[in-house]
Amino acid sequence: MSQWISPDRIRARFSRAMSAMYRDEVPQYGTLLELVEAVNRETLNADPDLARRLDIAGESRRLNEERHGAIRVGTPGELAMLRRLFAVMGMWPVGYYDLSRANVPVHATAFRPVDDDALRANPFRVFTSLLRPELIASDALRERAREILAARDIFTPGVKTLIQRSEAQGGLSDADADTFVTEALDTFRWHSDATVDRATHESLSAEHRLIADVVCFRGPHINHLTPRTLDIDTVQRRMPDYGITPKAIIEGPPRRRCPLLLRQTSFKALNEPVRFAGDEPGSHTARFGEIEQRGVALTASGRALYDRLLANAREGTPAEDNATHQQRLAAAFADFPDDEATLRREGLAFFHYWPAERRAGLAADDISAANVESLIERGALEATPMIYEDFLPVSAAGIFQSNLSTRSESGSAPGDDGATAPEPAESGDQAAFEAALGGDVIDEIALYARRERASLDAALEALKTS
Ligand code: OOG
Ligand code: NI
Repeated sequence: MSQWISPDRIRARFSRAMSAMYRDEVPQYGTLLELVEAVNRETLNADPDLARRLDIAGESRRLNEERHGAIRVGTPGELAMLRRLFAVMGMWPVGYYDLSRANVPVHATAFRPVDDDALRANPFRVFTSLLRPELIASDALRERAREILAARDIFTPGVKTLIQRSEAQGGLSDADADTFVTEALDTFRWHSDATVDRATHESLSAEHRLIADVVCFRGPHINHLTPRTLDIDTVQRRMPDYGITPKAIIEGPPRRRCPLLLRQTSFKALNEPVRFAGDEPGSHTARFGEIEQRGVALTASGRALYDRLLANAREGTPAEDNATHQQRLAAAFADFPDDEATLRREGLAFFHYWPAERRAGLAADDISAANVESLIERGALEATPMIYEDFLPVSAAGIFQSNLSTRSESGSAPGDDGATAPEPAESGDQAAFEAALGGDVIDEIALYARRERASLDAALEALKTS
């Protein structure tokens, strides 16, 4: 046995510590957690088969701990150090997200666990954006932003020492892991004292509110933490009963019998008091709340179909209210199969295969990858949807936009989902992102395909040896 504690355990500790910190900092987040837990419990009670299948897939246990967060950093050096910090916790950069197409001057990846066991242990993910200063129009502001960012260090000396130690010795002791969690958490903490004066914050804000958020503070405060619900429509409907105003529209695919990918909704960013340099009082709007419902991961062809149907549904004037938006989506997605067998047979979605109980009468020859469908029909194999562990750029753009609106009164309905500028301003630059990161991002589709294949091989092997 290794003398070092497993990265999965460090990640679980970190995710819990982050959740406790955010609950303290943003009380509405705690309220949202209560609502999500109540709805999850009701959903599972009302649907025993769903509960059984979540048990098989090892998801019941992870459900109430499952969170994703988001941060935005300013320099390649910060991103590269974050890659090393997340690696200590078994989190790897998966996927490349180009937000410039939605006129948000960042690109991003998601740091997350990648193996079945690690995902089951704790699937904590952090959507991590890097500012693209080259998209700042004004030369003077771009230079000013670079200067300010160059002067800060978002990591404590303690965390840097422990990252190095972990890399050098191949892990951390239990005690070091605890210190690591405390020190790492510091990077994600909210600072109400800005590093710049009010005028600088205003000029950066005027260029893009996100730029001010990235540049003006000592660290990349976590800007939301998202629990996973099994029924996002019910949570959205009940949010007002809990004193929370959701954004108008649920992002992503429509409600389905077989949930697809990811559906998300958020509540509006808080307007928070800050102190600018020179002790000037002011305010800043960045932190918000979000919930999500996760469905099956799609193959490349499933994803192409999803992107096409979503684009169809979004043509024309954006719907003002969720009901209209959902109706349009439902109509557009009529062409997307909505039963697991078809999704599987047509190669639209990824599944996890399990050996089932009924194996009687199986001949050795029957047990092969070519006979998957008949093995499922005979009850020898079970397939459960492989949960989508990643993010959606169009949804992410909608989430960014709804929190960048200039309306800052709290409680106003954030129905500004149509605010995304229509013309794609720029394009992605994955090579530059990976150069900043100091390594490549993992291709998420290849990862799902590999996990599906491995689960099938293992299930067939188990049937053969039983
Ligand atoms: C990240 C927005 C993206 C999601 O769930 O799609 C995101 C941000 O606002 O920094 O978290
Ligand atoms: Ni999010």
